[in-house]
Amino acid sequence: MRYAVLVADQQDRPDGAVKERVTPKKQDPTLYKVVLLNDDYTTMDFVMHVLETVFQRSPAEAYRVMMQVHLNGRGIAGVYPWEIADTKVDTVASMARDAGYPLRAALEEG
Ligand code: TYC
Repeated sequence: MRYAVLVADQQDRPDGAVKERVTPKKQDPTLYKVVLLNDDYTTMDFVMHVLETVFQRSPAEAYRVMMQVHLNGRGIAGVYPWEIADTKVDTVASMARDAGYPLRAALEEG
């Protein structure tokens, strides 16, 4: 797991006061692909709904990505920093579970 870290510096000053500086560490810039996987049971409409609502794809893009997955077995739903990508994988799993479909998404580095 990766964490954003807060770093506190303390500097002693001649008057005895202590100045504290809090510097947010830069976010990890590594991007992760959220990959949708094909199956035989999830409806095309449900996959497009997921692509439009979870991955902010237009209806035309959602259709293109869905067909890519349907024909090739996998396709990229979106590319995000780790925390966001991981949450989207969980969201897909929970939407699919609630709807009774076996649709799955996975994370890929790079
Ligand atoms: N193969 C499914 C069907 O024929 C459609 C589908 C597309 C399912 C993409 C999953 O990630 C997926 N109903």
